[in-house]
Amino acid sequence: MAITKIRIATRRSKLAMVQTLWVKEELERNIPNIEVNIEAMATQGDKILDVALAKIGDKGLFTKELETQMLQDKADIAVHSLKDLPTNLPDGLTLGCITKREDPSDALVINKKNESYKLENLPSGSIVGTSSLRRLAQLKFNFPNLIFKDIRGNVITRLEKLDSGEFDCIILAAAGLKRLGFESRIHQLIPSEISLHAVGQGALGIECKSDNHDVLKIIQVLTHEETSKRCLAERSFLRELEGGCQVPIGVNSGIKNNQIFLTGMVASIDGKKLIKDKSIGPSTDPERIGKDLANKLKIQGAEKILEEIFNEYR
Ligand code: DPM
Repeated sequence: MAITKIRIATRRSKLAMVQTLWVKEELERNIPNIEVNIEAMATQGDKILDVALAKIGDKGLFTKELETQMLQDKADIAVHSLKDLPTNLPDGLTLGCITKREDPSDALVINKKNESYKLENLPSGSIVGTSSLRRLAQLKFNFPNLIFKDIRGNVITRLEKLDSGEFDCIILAAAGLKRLGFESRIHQLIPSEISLHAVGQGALGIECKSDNHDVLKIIQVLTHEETSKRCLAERSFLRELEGGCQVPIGVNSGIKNNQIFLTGMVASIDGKKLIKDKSIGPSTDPERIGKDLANKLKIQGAEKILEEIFNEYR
């Protein structure tokens, strides 16, 4: 039998490599006679480490170089953290598959000296490290007594910065910590009532060329139906609000009895304004639920909040 060859483009970070190796193993486990090769590279987002993420724009910061590889036929698929993949993809490329989601929550990781505290009772003036406008806005809204400081670098670098005493605590995605084997560093899972997670958080997205039908078919073995529906609703919500990946927009979703439940919020960066609402609808039409929710928030003033942010950061 002929050998099927798949070339994967990925970022070089430890987390990206763990995720890509998982995809490789799953493909090898499910598809007979497959040969999977990985090409790892740095993206713009990996290179610019000294500037706050929010200030260097968002359009495909972690994905563009991988997409170029596919468009130039040097790779067949790209494996992304779904939350880093813009909602509008370049012409000729498609989101071919969404994998089973890890816990999508954010996690509080704490410096040893603060071990007796939870987010709710951290002393006033405690320094929280995050570069996510979404985390910043929601935590400021709930805990205006805390101080927030930018933190960059990959997950391991951030843990080192925390341990060195630069911060009292930092916020990271539980999914990334788990995949990297740092589950024991999760001090507290942040409840969705306090902070909604990012669109697509915890899931992987596999991108490929829209006309590559063979590859599209092969990667379906990695599709997780429930995650896909939830994430398509979340992505439709974000797309409708025209938010990039670096905006204070958060979601929470679930499926029960073939109904998708979607909660979404938009907040101002100072944490003073926060609009939140919910939509429910049949899981056969995730896109509509996302749009519906976005429109509900728009009516309540979401566009004005987002416009102010764009004016400040662009
Ligand atoms: C995006 C954000 C962050 C990443 C913004 C957000 C966090 C940035 C920061 C879109 N991508 O979440 O509001 O904290 O400075 C990223 C992580 C993962 C994928 C790391 C993390 C792992 C989790 C996953 C960076 N991208 O959020 O702790 O696969 O969902």
